[in-house]
Amino acid sequence: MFEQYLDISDEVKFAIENNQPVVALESTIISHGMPYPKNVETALKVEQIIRDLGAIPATIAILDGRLKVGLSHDEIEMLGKAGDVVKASRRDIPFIIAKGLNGATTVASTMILADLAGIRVFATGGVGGVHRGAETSFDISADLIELAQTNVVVICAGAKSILDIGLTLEYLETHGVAVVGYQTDELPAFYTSKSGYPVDYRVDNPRELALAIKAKWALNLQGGLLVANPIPKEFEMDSNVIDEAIQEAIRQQTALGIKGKESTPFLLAKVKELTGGDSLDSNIQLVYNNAKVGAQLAIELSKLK
Ligand code: PSU
Ligand code: MN
Repeated sequence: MFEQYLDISDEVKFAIENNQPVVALESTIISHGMPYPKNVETALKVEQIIRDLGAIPATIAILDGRLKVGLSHDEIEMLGKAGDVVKASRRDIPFIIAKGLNGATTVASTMILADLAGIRVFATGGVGGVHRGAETSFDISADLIELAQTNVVVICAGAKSILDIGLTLEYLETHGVAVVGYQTDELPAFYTSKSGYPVDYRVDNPRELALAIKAKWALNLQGGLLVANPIPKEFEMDSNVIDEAIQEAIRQQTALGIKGKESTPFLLAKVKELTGGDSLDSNIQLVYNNAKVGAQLAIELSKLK
């Protein structure tokens, strides 16, 4: 009886019921991932990119304890401005409902809400993963477990090296999650198109990807896929600059003893601070690029239905 907690916008509901392509979008990237007002501008532009390609965007969050699929522009603006939005992953959802709070959904919780609504494609910037030093901190994002069990495809720009990329890939392999390179053989590293790690499979067009997804779910192989779409060349950062910033951010995190759910937002904000505005500009561009692939994939999937 999850319906009692869920509000789907009229536009998104109509699209889902009529097998029109829909792309889910998360809200932690708005509230915790980028500063105001760039966060709101980006979120609105991402929606527009998806519309221009012929799909329907569904930005997802929890507002006043209601699970929302398909936010209005005013709601996006509110989330981007408000200082008191809770970063909401899987474990947080029931309590944000019970307390009537506002929650920004992470990759994990956006997948959960998209799945409840019947949306199968979700585009974002970066996903959580196995953090560096996880062998002692145990800091492994709930996003990875979600990918293993919830039937939503996540399009990202690869793994940031605030994470241990090698361990993140091992973890996904163990949990049966394929990492797919979109027009690339190498896993991109978010701000740059190269990480040094190969992907499990390369696909070169949305149709190939849609066929694999259709087969996966037809075979009842539960869980999502992680599609890694490289940042466009012209927006890539210098890998030395970004690596140094990440190392410094991790040093400061360790010195301050920052742990748990604060860890990723702290590292993201620090890297941004240490690289000036450059990393933010790259971040915005790679999200646009992922929205594009998300829309194309959603369109292919709706044709195969
Ligand atoms: N990585 C990014 N940008 C982000 C996030 C991660 O490059 O905005 C956000 C996403 O919402 C992701 C969450 O789901 O952080 C992961 O947090 P944690 O590591 O605490 O699970
Ligand atoms: Mn964590």
